Amino acid sequence: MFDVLTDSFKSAINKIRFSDDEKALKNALETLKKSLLKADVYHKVTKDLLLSVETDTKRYGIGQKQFLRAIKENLTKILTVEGNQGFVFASKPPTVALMMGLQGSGKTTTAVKLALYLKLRKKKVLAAACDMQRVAAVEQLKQLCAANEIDLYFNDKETSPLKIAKEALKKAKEEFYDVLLVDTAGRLAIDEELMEELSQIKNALNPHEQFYVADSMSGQDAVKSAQKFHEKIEITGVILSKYDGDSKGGIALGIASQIGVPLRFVGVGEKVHDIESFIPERIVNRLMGEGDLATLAEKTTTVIDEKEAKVITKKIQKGEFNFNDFLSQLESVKKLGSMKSLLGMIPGLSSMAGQLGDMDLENSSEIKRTKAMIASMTLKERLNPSILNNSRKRRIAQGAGLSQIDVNRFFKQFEHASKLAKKFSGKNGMANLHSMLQAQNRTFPR
Ligand SMILES: Nc1nc2c(ncn2[C@@H]2O[C@H](COP(=O)(O)OP(=O)(O)OP(=O)(O)O)[C@@H](O)[C@H]2O)c(=O)[nH]1
Ligand SMILES: [Mg+2]
Repeated sequence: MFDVLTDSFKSAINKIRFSDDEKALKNALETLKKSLLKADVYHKVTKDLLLSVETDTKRYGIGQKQFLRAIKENLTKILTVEGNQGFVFASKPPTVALMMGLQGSGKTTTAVKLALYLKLRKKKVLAAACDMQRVAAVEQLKQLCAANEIDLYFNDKETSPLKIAKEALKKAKEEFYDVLLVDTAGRLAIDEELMEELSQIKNALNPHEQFYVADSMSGQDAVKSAQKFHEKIEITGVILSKYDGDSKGGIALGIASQIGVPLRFVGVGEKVHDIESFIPERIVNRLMGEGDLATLAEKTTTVIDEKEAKVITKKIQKGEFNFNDFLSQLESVKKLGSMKSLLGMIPGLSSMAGQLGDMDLENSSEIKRTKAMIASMTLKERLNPSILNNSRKRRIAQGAGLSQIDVNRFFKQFEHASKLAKKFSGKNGMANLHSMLQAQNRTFPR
């Protein structure tokens, strides 16, 4: 998602690879300037950034490492805006958050993503359908909430968003919700009627968070409209949506500093789990192609339940890991988001993420086939993989619309994976893993 910027940083840094004089630095800065402007970074932001990178590099002593350090420090400085990070809860629940923005910017999707993000963190969340402008808006939210088991307040008989918002707040209070997320209508451009509707809702609900959802594909326009919303209604945070698209990445660098409101979350895909909290240092590491293990670790801990993990580990150790466990593991991996966004977080693999395109964990043909096979098994077979003889495998292949070779291959892989898992989950797990890797390195010298 940061491909364009990441590549340009790399080529700038390479300009001072072999020589470390002022001329090389000038070359590097020139390359940096061109690529920042190409990536849609606001010209004033670019100018300031270049100046401070130059000053700092000279201060540290011209060289590749120093140049890299100067870029990182100054990028972090630009992205760091005084204010909140992540989602901030009110001292007394429910915390009310208003989703605002232009039409199609991603408000509804982001509301659902946030609801799930909070649910995974054990919060009781209610969404409210307050977009009465677009005909299918309520239906869209109903479907998204139903598919993801999110509680939703809507009122098909009411047409006033203000009234619905008030009713939703009443329900959130009475039923002890931790968070109320209010989806609102968008307009093609800022108009008075929209602002009036929003400010009435704002006055009635007194929200703690007023999120402006900005489409990162819209470039500098997104910054301008955010500025207007901020003047008229006030924004407490910006959420950048569609950062996975072929956005040039520049808007992230401008929006926070230009409006003076912190970026809080980034939407990195169409799927409901594709949302990340915005932490400047981490984003900078990824911008530089250095990965972000902290975000990856955080994602895995929220998605993988600790208790369940222990139960699974025990089963693996006893050789009792079965197809049902396998299916539930697949389901949790899905919640991690797209493969591309995962790879981007691992140092050294971020460039691979770009080449990969958007491989979809949920819809990859491999996973679909695996699921089809498991679905064709009887409960007994799922719980006791060892009873799968040839005639059972034939039946499963037929049921899944696959060949018996496919089923055999899958079964072998499953057996192999269970064996490996067993080997590495015991007391000597890490030692075993280490010796296996060493053996592999001997076989495939790098
Ligand atoms: N790739 C990608 N698509 C996104 C992201 N966020 C939203 N979208 C897509 O953008 C489109 C518009 O999203 P919505 O959430 O309906 O936008 P909205 O602001 O609620 O739109 P209106 O209610 O019509 O004003 C949908 O097709 C979403 O799937 C994202 O982070 N990445
Ligand atoms: Mg919407």
